[in-house]
Amino acid sequence: MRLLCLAIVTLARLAVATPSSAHPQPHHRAVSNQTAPACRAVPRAKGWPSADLWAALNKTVDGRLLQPAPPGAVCHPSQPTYSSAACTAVQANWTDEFFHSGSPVSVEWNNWTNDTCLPDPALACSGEGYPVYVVNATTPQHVQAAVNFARAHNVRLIVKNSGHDYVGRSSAPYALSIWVHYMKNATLHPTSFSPARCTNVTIAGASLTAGAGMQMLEAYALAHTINHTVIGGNGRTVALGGFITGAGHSILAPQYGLATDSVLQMEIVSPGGEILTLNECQNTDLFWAMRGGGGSTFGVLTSVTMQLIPSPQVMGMTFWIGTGADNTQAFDMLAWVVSQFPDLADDGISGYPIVFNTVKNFIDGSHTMIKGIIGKLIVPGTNNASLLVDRMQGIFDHVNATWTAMYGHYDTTYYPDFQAWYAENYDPSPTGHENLMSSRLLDRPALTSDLGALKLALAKFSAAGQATVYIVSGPAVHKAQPRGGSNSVLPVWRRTYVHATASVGYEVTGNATIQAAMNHNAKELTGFFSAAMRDLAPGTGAYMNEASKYETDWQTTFWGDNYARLLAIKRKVDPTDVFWCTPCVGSERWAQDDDGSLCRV
Ligand SMILES: Cc1cc2nc3c(=O)[nH]c(=O)nc-3n(C[C@H](O)[C@H](O)[C@H](O)COP(=O)(O)OP(=O)(O)OC[C@H]3O[C@@H](n4cnc5c(N)ncnc54)[C@H](O)[C@@H]3O)c2cc1C
Ligand SMILES: *[C@@H]1O[C@H](CO)[C@@H](O)[C@H](O)[C@H]1NC(C)=O
Ligand SMILES: *[C@@H]1O[C@H](CO)[C@@H](O)[C@H](O)[C@H]1NC(C)=O
Ligand SMILES: *[C@@H]1O[C@H](CO)[C@@H](O)[C@H](O)[C@H]1NC(C)=O
Ligand SMILES: *[C@@H]1O[C@H](CO)[C@@H](O)[C@H](O)[C@H]1NC(C)=O
Ligand SMILES: *[C@@H]1O[C@H](CO)[C@@H](O)[C@H](O)[C@H]1NC(C)=O
Ligand SMILES: *[C@@H]1O[C@H](CO)[C@@H](O)[C@H](O)[C@H]1NC(C)=O
Ligand SMILES: *[C@@H]1O[C@H](CO)[C@@H](O)[C@H](O)[C@H]1NC(C)=O
Ligand SMILES: *[C@@H]1O[C@H](CO)[C@@H](O)[C@H](O)[C@H]1NC(C)=O
Ligand SMILES: *[C@@H]1O[C@H](CO)[C@@H](O)[C@H](O)[C@H]1NC(C)=O
Ligand SMILES: *[C@@H]1O[C@H](CO)[C@@H](O)[C@H](O)[C@H]1NC(C)=O
Ligand SMILES: *[C@@H]1O[C@H](CO)[C@@H](O)[C@H](O)[C@H]1NC(C)=O
Ligand SMILES: CC(=O)N[C@H]1CO[C@H](CO)[C@@H](O)[C@@H]1O
Repeated sequence: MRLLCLAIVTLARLAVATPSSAHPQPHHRAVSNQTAPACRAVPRAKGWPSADLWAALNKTVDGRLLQPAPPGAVCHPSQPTYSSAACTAVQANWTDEFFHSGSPVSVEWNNWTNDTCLPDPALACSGEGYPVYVVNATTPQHVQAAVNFARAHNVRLIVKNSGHDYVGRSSAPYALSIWVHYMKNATLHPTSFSPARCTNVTIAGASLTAGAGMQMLEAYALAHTINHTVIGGNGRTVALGGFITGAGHSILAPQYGLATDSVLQMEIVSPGGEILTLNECQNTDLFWAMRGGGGSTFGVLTSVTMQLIPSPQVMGMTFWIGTGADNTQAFDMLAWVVSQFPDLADDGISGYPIVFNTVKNFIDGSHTMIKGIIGKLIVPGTNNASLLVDRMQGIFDHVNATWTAMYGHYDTTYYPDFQAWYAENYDPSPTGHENLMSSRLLDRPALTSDLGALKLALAKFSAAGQATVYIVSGPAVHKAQPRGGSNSVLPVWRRTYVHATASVGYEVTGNATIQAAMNHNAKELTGFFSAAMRDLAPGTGAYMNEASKYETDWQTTFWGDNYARLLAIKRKVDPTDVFWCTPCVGSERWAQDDDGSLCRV
């Protein structure tokens, strides 16, 4: 979600290969229940399914079982797939989101494969951070076969869609992965929709039933064919699976609700291997849990039906306010500007502002350093610029009247529909580097009651160079009426105005000692960011899809008072933890060891 990628923990890259670690031996831990293995199976050890069993699975999934080499292996002469031409292409594509989403195993942020095979011959390649087998699923039956196989044979199971995940849930060692990327077929319902076995219910308006692998740009384009839009995210390749199960914020959310609030029905494969339809009339607990409880926890989403909205015309604005980095009033100004966001949202304005803290002047490209804020705002449903202009001019006037040497500019542009806005303003962030995130949801008290505290928090939170202060929640999220009465998103969303995120990007070296120190520093810095925002808004929480994997008290931070019910549902539908990821509901009974194996704690 970042406009710039700032490598802030930079050390010289060293051309030293690390030896690949030996395969772990099976664990023989004392467990009270002798029939339940202490760890998931690992390849080439006792308990790993035989080649015949894998071949049988392959037959069940119509020959769609893959054993992919890590994509970076083409750059390593020691690897069977080595090819210098292919290496050049992979290197050229490594920062491209389409490359990673189109790979059966690659993910966007290197750290989640433990850097075990980057496309750099100077680094080691073992591929041990990647799953062993992948089912390239296109039907619920393929998914079902994979779930049943993993459950029956004690194999670690993961789900990969686009591989965007910021908390590393879509890659794992020694795993069978269900790759749902090609589950994209879709049906538009232009006038109304009746949830299955809900004959008393007809939901008016257009909706879209789409496979869970459908990506944002595809969903927007399809809805646009009937002059509608999904309530979608800003990235192009983010897929419905992780987005919808995690909540799904949108620049349209303040006016229309969260993406998951728009869900009318889901189809899943449960941990028990059943293909289930979830809606307000059947499987209501799972319907509630799958709308906010997180990916790869309660089952595999195979398709989802979302209410569409008539594509609104959009009045858009870009703005920036900046000042010299040495201006001691910079964060007074920034805190005040951000404190205006709840009022903006209540008036129908939403957007993607980003705070900059001591960066090279991106406005005139000079080498001076500045602090400031830059962003895109919209008002959907109008061709009248006056609301945006009046509000921004009021902000500019106050800023100039209150502090010295503040510069600014804004422009408005009219778009006849949301698709026209998105085509120019989607998130183009590059990928393919080490990246950790921190998130906090900010309500009106956090944003307005103590500007001194807000100033301090923003200054710390943006210390890596930038922080988002996205206005992606507001009135329609606050009074949303999800089907069935409620869903399981963190309740704090219902009073949030701003989603704040900070990212820590860093380098990969070939030196294990240095890398361990950099991993450690990155974790520490992420923890510092999270703590700064927790101090500002101790009673709120974080958006699990764009947060730190190492968030403290993650159950409450990501799910609040919904956690107890989510946990009860998880225990009921998945008593043996067929689905496991962290930080995910019910993951407390297992941990990944340093050698990558997954064992009971
Ligand atoms: C450039 C960029 C822009 C973004 N913009 C937004 C935004 O505007 N709004 C927003 O809310 N978020 C945004 N995100 C965050 C995004 O919502 C998360 O990264 C999300 O987890 C991606 O889901 P995915 O399925 O595409 O990715 P994956 O990494 O493939 O999956 C993410 C998680 O969901 C699980 N999962 C995926 N598919 C399924 C399925 N079918 N059934 C069960 N579990 C599944 C995976 O196992 C994993 O746990 C953005 C991320 C990036 C990188
Ligand atoms: C032991 O584990 C097995 C498989 O996970 C389960 O079916 C069984 O109920 C467990 N027994 C006890 C006593 O916990
Ligand atoms: C699965 O079967 C197909 C078709 O027979 C074959 O091409 C593929 O290599 C098999 N996959 C594995 C992992 O053996
Ligand atoms: C890799 O990048 C090239 C251009 O640099 C592009 O033509 C090609 O399609 C990309 N391949 C993949 C798999 O993304
Ligand atoms: C996965 O399946 C899709 C759809 O059938 C196919 O187009 C694609 O080539 C497959 N990918 C791999 C790596 O086998
Ligand atoms: C996808 O295609 C399959 C097979 O043709 C069909 O059974 C299913 O209903 C389709 N799903 C959607 C969402 O259209
Ligand atoms: C429709 O009927 C189902 C059971 O048949 C019930 O659970 C549900 O609440 C009803 N919905 C409405 C809107 O009346
Ligand atoms: C699309 O809908 C908007 C209103 O929601 C309307 O203004 C516009 O004319 C429509 N466009 C087309 C091509 O029908
Ligand atoms: C735009 O909105 C403003 C204030 O809401 C109003 O005064 C003005 O008349 C509107 N302009 C047009 C062209 O409708
Ligand atoms: C402040 O006033 C100056 C001079 O009129 C102008 O150039 C600048 O853009 C203004 N800044 C803001 C934030 O309004
Ligand atoms: C790794 O870096 C450390 C610290 O700079 C250095 O002492 C050590 O010799 C390096 N290790 C290797 C194998 O080069
Ligand atoms: C990650 O890689 C490091 C260095 O190769 C290794 O020591 C560590 O065990 C790996 N971690 C996991 C979880 O596989
Ligand atoms: C900084 C960070 O989170 N590093 C992690 C990268 O992934 C490996 C393997 O999961 C972890 O061991 C590191 O802690």
